[in-house]
Amino acid sequence: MKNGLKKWRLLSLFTALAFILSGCGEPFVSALQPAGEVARQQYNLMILSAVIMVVVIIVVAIVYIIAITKFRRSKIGEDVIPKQVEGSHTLEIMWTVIPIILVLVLAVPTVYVTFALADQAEMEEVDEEGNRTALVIDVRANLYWWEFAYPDQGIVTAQDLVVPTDQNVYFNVIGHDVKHSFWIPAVGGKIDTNVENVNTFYLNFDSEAAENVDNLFYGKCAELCGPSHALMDFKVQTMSGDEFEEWVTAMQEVAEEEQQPENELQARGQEVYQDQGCIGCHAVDPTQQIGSSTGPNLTTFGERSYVAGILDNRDPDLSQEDNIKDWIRNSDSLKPGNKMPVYNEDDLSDEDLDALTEYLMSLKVFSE
Ligand code: HEC
Ligand SMILES: [Cu+2]
Repeated sequence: MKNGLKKWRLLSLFTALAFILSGCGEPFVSALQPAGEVARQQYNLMILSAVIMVVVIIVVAIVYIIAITKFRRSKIGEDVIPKQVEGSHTLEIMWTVIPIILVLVLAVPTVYVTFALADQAEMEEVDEEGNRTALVIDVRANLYWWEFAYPDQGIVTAQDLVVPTDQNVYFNVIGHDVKHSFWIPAVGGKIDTNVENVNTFYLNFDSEAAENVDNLFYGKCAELCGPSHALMDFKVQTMSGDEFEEWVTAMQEVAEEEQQPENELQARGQEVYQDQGCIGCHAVDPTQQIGSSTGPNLTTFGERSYVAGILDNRDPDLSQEDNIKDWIRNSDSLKPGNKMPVYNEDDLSDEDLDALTEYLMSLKVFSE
C-alpha cells in the first residue's frame, strides 16, 4: 500500500512536470528553438555540454551496473575476493586523461563563444559623418514594465521593443528601482539590468525565424524582483531594416506633429486623459527622455500587441477595448504591486472610460 502511494505520487509529479514543460516549446519564447545567431551559438553550447554530461552518466551507469551484477557475493561465492586494481597505471591514466579531454572539449568553445559574444567593438564604429553605424537601444527596467529608447534616433517607446531583423542590435541595459534581468529566450540572453551600472550586449533576430512567429517574440524579466515579477513581460516586434527605418521616421514625425483626435469621442477621451492626470505619468510624445516619466510611454499604445504586457489584444474573446478597460479598473489585481493607481466608477464614470479607451486605441504611428 505504502509503495503504491509513493509510485502514485511520483507519477503525478511527472505528469505535472510534463504539463509545465510543454509550455516551454513555443517558438516565440523557447531557448531550444534559437531565432538568431547569438541564440544559436548559446544553444550549441547547451547541446555540447548536455551531450558530454549524458555520455558521462551513461558510462558511469554501465560500469556501476556491471560492478553490482557481475561481482555479487551470491554469484562469485562467499570467500572470493575479485582481482584488485589498486595502483593500476593504465586505469589511473585513463580516469585522469579522459576527464581532462572532456573538460577541454567543453572549455575551448565555451571560452571562445563567451569572448566572441562579448565583443562590442562594432558599437563604436562610425561612418564618415561621425554617426554610429550600429543600432543601439537603451533598456530601462522598472517595476513591472520596460522602457526602450533609441538614443541615436531620439525616440522612446515602452513595452513593445521594435527591432530590425538580420543585423546586430546593441543593448545598454539598466534597472531603475531594483535589479531585473532582460531576457528574450528565443533570441538570447539573459543580462542583468543593474541599478548602479550599465550592462551591454548584442542580439540578432533572424528574419525567417521571426516570420515563423508572426514577427512577435516574447521577452521576460529573469530576476525575481517583486510580487508581479512573473508578469513583467514585454514583446519584441521585428521588421525588416527598411521597415524599421520607416518606423523611426514615423515616430520622429509624430514628435513634431502631435497625434490629434479624429472624432468627438476621441477628443473627449483626450480631455479625460488630461483631467485625470494620466499625463502626469504617461507621455504621448516619443521624444521624452528615457526615465523621465513614471509610466510607460503611450505614443504607440494603440499598436501594442498586449496591454501592460499581459492582456492579449489578439485574443478573440477579449478585444483591445475590453483589455484597456479591465486594466484601468483593475490594474492592481491584474499586476499586484504595480505603480499605477486603480480607477473605479467614482473616479472615472463609464462614459468617460469609453471615451478614454477610444482615445488610447487611437494612439498609433505606424499602422493606420
Ligand atoms: C502614478 C502614475 C500613473 C498614473 C497617474 C497613471 N498611470 Fe497608467 N501606468 C503607470 C505605470 C507605472 C504603468 C505600468 C504598470 C506595469 O505594467 O507594471 C502603467 C500602465 C498603463 C497602461 C498599460 C501601458 C502599456 O504599454 O501596455 C495604460 C494603458 C495606462 N497605464 C493608462 C493610464 C490611464 C488612462 C491613466 C489615467 C486615467 C493612467 N494610466 C494613470 C502609472 C500611472
Ligand atoms: Cu522581475
